[in-house]
Amino acid sequence: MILIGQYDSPFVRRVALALTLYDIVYEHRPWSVWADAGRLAELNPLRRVPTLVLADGEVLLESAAILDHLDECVGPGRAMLPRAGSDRRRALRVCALATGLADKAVSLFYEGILHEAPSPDWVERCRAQISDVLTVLELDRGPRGWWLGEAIGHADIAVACAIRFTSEAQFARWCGIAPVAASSGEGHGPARRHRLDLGGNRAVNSILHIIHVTQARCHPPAKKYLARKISENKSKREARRCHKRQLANVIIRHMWHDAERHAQTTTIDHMAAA
Ligand SMILES: N[C@@H](CCC(=O)N[C@@H](CS)C(=O)NCC(=O)O)C(=O)O
Repeated sequence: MILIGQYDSPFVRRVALALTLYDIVYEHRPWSVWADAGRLAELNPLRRVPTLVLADGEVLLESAAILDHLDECVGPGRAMLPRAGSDRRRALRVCALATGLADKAVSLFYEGILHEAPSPDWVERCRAQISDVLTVLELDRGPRGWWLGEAIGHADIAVACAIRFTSEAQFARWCGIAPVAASSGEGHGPARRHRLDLGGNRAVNSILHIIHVTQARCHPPAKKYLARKISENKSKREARRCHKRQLANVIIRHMWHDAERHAQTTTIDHMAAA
């Protein structure tokens, strides 16, 4: 089984997590929907990811259809969706809200990087949709634990992937390291290229640049990462952009972790004072 698409896509990530939790062995091809649009189109005319190629060559499209197949593979006993009734309806509703949120976040991201002047109406609409969905999800979720029942389910994964993408993409734009389209090559033509985003917070961007330069010189995992990007046909500048994006993801995850630890400490302090 081959999963096509990069893990920074909330939809690809969702499928990858389900494959992992179901202990299904798969190969991963981190193709870009832009740079690899040509070979992606040969499998999926929509040129979208996730795309899943089964062992017999059959190609599955759309994360929901892919997950439906994976659930069928592991059987109802292991499927991460309640079998029937109101729990199933609730889980599907949460998944619909989360994937809808992810759709809007992806759309907002593209709006920002593809147009010199993003449409304020569209941006405002997407932001309102994202914000309202987050409010509804916050009200729906229980105080702790999994969304439904005793174990992780598709609802938990869908929400986690959507929120992760939304925050990381926003942080990347803020740091000025989101990709910005630099050529219009598509389909079977030349690969689309991206240039560095010249907007965003230049001070933060320059810190990321210094980290990149230092790691590219003497940090083996970074050297390996950059070599892989070059082997994937990326130019040196594109590889640098990808690395800076990866660094931003590391930083924001540390910030989340610190915020969570701080929240826990504050709760414990409050309890101790009570
Ligand atoms: N509804 C689709 C959405 C997938 C999707 O939007 N994928 C994005 C990457 S995050 C993509 O392929 N974008 C390229 C495009 O739509 O042209 C699914 O659930 O699989």
